[in-house]
Amino acid sequence: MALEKTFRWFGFSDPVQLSDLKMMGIEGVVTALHHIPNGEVWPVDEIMKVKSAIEAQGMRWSVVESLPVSEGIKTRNSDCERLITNYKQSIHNLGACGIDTVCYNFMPVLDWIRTNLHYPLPHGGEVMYFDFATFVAFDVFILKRPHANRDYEVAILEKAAKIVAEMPEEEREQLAHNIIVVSQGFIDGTIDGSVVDYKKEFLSFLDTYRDIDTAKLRQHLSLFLKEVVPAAEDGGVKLCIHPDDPPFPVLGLPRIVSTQDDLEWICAQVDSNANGITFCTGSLSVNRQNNLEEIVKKLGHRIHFTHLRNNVFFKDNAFHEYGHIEGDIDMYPIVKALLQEQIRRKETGRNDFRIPFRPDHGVKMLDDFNRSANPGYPLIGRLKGLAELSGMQLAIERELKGM
Ligand code: DNO
Repeated sequence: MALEKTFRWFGFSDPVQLSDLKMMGIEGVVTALHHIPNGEVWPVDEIMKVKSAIEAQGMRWSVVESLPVSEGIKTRNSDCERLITNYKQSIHNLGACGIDTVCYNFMPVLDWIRTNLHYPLPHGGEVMYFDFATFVAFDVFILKRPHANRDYEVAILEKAAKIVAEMPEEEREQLAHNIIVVSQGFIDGTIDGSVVDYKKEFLSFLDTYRDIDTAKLRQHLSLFLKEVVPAAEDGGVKLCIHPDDPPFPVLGLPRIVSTQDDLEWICAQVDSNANGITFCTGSLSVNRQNNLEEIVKKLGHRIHFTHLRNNVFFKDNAFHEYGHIEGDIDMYPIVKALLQEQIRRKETGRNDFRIPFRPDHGVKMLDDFNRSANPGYPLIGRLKGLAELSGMQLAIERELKGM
């Protein structure tokens, strides 16, 4: 059996309708209650409105992406207890409504980062780019984070200085705005763009981590898991943590969900199926030491959700996204390992043997240029990825059956 075909949908204001997803052969929808402010409880009636709309089209609400973990939980500030209580209540409400998979992340302040949201490909399509030197230019020379230069080597600082010197003022502002606001606002992160001096606001969020190093952040994640996983178990919900994107420390902040070791450590904090992983190929692959096939083989039993996406890699940790089965990641052994994991689960009698996957991000192409979409989420590019990944699965399934 193929992985469950899912697609991210941003709610009723998404220009892509649920009926469109149905027409595309989607089985499950990945969405969130984007209108509920970060940190507040998701009420049952609001959950049910979305769930009923999805089910009216013959699909199911497969995965919540994301139930945001507020900054107060990651830093364990004075509001932490209230935020955890709310988080548990939201999990409880989701479980009561029959929604059983919840994706979240534990990245401080910023979720994913790209330095160019519109990188043109030679064929006319567009993808998103992360250029490390440009990111350093943002950090050191545009944001002017105190002592940021201490975090980088001279060679990269020189490159960054050159980049910023050649960058017109409005492009500098655009870069900062893209990193802090445009790519974060739509995923219910910390900064929603409502504050005019967003750079100052951002710097003050970074400052809340001044005493939090890797060990401390790990301790906070461990406490969070010990508090919420039992609530998830009670409600019949499986949590699945999304890896850091990109998977290395940025802006002087610790990142603790970047490697296979990190994932193993997380799974060991609470030994429960409710403490799981979102396996995101695009994010994990950027650390070239990560062996994605091995991660599936080792931790597959805890993978509750997958994001399949590809990248092209360059030196200095730079990369751009690409078509789902093109690029530098060999998707075949990874998809095969996921399908084998499903077979293994079925054989051991697990009810949750089917793993939802979504074609993550996509190349902006064709009619995508006429339709507004959140960065990374063009319809046609993702549909192309869905088709390619579905075809690949069909072929692998035949191979596994010896047909
Ligand atoms: C970006 C997404 C991330 C992801 C969260 C999950 O496109 O992959 O924002 O949804 O990190 O919590």
